[in-house]
Amino acid sequence: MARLVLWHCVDARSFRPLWALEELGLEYEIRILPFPPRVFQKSFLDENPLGTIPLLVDGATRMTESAAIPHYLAMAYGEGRFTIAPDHPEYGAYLNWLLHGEATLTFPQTIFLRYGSLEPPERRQPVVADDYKRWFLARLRLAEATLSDGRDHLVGATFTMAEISVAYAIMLACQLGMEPDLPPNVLAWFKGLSRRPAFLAAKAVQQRAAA
Ligand SMILES: N[C@@H](CCC(=O)N[C@@H](CS)C(=O)NCC(=O)O)C(=O)O
Repeated sequence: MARLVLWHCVDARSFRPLWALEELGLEYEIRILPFPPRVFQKSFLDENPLGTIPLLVDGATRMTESAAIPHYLAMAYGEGRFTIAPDHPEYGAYLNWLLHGEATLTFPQTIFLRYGSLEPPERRQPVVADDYKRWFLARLRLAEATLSDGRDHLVGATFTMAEISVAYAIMLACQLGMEPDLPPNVLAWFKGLSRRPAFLAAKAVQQRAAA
């Protein structure tokens, strides 16, 4: 049995750690759940009382934050590959992007998703959904400005786990029908990342596991 176990729902935030596992070429077991697990697989609450995914289990370590797991995997098993070290001038920027992807970008998307479509029709709030869509798009200003000076990467000279964090929010935006609203540099950057072999491998793994 693999040491690393990832509980995952197709294309949900747990895609961040799945993509990171593939980038690092690690062995892992994937356990696919129906979405949302707290409704359709209540036994998962025994594993994670929050009922949310991802859940990464690594022995006694159990992690539930999708932006933290890629960094953890790189530090614990990847000799720091795809991270930026504390003595590097862009270490602070790296950490900032790592958290920005989830805390600033994905958070408003989930309000949009919930009140725009996941709730039963009588509980939907079109005004709230629209406001949080605008909030999300406005928060892309920082990434767009960063990428607009011809940089290939948000931080550092090469691909990092921070890009997985932010790129997931762009992937979700495309799935939520926001692709036409995305700023051009962010969209082009994401399209480039989505051609990475590990991104494509993660997509294939989840499809096979779900089937
Ligand atoms: N901040 C956490 C949020 C985890 C989270 O809310 N995951 C969503 C899926 S994208 C979930 O499990 N939702 C199901 C639910 O809330 O019941 C992370 O980044 O992993």
